[in-house]
Amino acid sequence: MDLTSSAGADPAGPDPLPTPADAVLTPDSVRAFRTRLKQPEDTIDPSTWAGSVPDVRGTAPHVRIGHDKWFNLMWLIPLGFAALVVAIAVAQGLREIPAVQDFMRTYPGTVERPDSQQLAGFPAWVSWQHFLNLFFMIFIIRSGVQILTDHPRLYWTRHSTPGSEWFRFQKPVPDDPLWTAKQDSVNVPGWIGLPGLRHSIGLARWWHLGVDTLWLLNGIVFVILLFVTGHWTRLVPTSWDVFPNALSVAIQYASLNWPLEHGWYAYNSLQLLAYFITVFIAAPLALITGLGMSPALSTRMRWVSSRFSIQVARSLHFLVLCWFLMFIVIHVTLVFTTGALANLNHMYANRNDQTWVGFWIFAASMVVVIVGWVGASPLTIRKPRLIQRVGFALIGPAQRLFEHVDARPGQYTEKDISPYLWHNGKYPETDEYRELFDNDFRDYRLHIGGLVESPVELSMTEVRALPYHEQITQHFCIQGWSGVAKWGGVSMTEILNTVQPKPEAKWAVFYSLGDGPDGGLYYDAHPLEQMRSELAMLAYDMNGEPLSYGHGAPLRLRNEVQLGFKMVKWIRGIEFVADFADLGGGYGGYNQDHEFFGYRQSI
Ligand SMILES: Nc1nc2c(c(=O)[nH]1)N[C@H]1C(S)=C(S)[C@@H](COP(=O)(O)O)O[C@H]1N2
Ligand SMILES: [Mo]
Repeated sequence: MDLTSSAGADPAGPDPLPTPADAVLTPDSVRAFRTRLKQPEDTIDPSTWAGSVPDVRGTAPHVRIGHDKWFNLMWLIPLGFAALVVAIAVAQGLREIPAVQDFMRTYPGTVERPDSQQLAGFPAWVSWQHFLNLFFMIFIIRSGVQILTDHPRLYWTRHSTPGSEWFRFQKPVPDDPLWTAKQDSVNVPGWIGLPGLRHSIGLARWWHLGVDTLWLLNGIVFVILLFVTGHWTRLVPTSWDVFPNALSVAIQYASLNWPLEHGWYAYNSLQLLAYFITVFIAAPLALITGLGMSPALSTRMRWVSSRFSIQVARSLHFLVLCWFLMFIVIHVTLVFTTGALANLNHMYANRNDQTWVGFWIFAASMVVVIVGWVGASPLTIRKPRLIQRVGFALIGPAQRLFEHVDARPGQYTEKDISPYLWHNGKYPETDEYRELFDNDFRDYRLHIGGLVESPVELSMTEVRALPYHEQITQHFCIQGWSGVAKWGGVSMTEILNTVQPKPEAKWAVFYSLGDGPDGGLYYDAHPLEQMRSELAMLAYDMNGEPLSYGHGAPLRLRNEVQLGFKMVKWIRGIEFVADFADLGGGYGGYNQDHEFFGYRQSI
């Protein structure tokens, strides 16, 4: 058989289908699938991780220029160095010009405010929040880089069409019609990435989202205290003079004849602008663009997401990272080159002198940083369940808050349909599947049971006889790609009406005909309240054609407030349960059991 072509029988086919052998239908018949789930492990062996995925490294980062020219960003190192040399020469030349000298006398670099002297010094909360901020940022940035490596391409449209990305650190997408996003993922060394394993996005996300909540809380407290204590005037420009002064400072730095520092009571204008942008623009933008990648929020906030797609959010989120990295490098360099002892005394010891006190407090804090940095990846690999649990405790409440179901079908139109929808996951390769496929799924039966009044086994003909439902929706893969497709099939409401879940049923568990990468059936549990949404359906058509092998023939799930990994493809059965604790590993799905994802992932 050619598995790359579309599958599925003519819905109105004349063939009389054999009625199912008189199997005894009991609510428990789907329970048998449970025995085919694989128990997960609670530690990670990097050599067998994610189905023994080899540790592939990315390429140098490239930016697309024009249609298909790619610029290797490594060139920025020599180019940047050359630009620096030119800038120094130009700035030194400028400072010889009398008009420039006049300008710099008028705008020496620092705008003093009336309250500058009164607000001199740094309260202890600033020192603490500065430290916590930098400590949290380490884990956020490292896990963020890890997440990026899981789909090493950035786009400006929601379509994620290969070749249309503006940035990549991976080769062009190969000419393989079944190439998956997982095959496309790369890795970075464990001291950069967190946890530094290829396709470890589940764990990286717990770090990223979990520490993010702490970072945000720290930031909110910081901003509140800034305004309560009046210290905000140190970080917010209050006069347009900040711009000419910043230019003056830039010339002074570039000419290597640096400005006098008055950091104890006032920052120079360039510094002020950099801090202002970081605290009041970059940090909120990081949050907004982060949330912009969430399926639950995007389907709720249609007016925003129709203009700024998840890919715009992801690209901007990356550019915010670039800002932070640039800021950190320049900030740290200047702290150490513009009077290190005095600067460290300001921030770490609240004193304005040249003693070593601040340095030693800083050094002690760096021990904590180094321990955290060195320990984070090994801890994650040894205790992944701990990371999963703590991460869920930190971000879980927000995730549940965002997953309210109010999305209406037909959110996108035919013209929004993506020309290319990435494939993902592990394809079913069993003889069982092959025979079903070769026979156009005539022998296929969808088993539905568990906590229901009327368990059923449905042939594809019977599934197709149920009222037809169609929706054009956007798919969000946890790895970062997205795409819009039209899905045709049967609404889950129809299925619920047919089988009538009992009141105790709280979850619908979908079992696949395919195995997951570590063996055992792929499965996933969905909250029943989401299965009642208008946008929950079993699809057998995609973009007006029978669902293909790659996209999940004969049936796949759509639940538009969740990420792609929860949309089980090649469905064999559905079991309604009160609780998923005794299914598989008990974490609510294959990726939750084996790759430490979360069972509700609406962000
Ligand atoms: N049975 C099964 N279903 C699966 C997977 C899988 O590995 N096995 N992968 C999931 C993931 S991670 C994604 S993003 C979507 C991809 O669907 P697509 O290939 O149709 O785009 O399928 C999901 N369903
Ligand atoms: Mo995915």
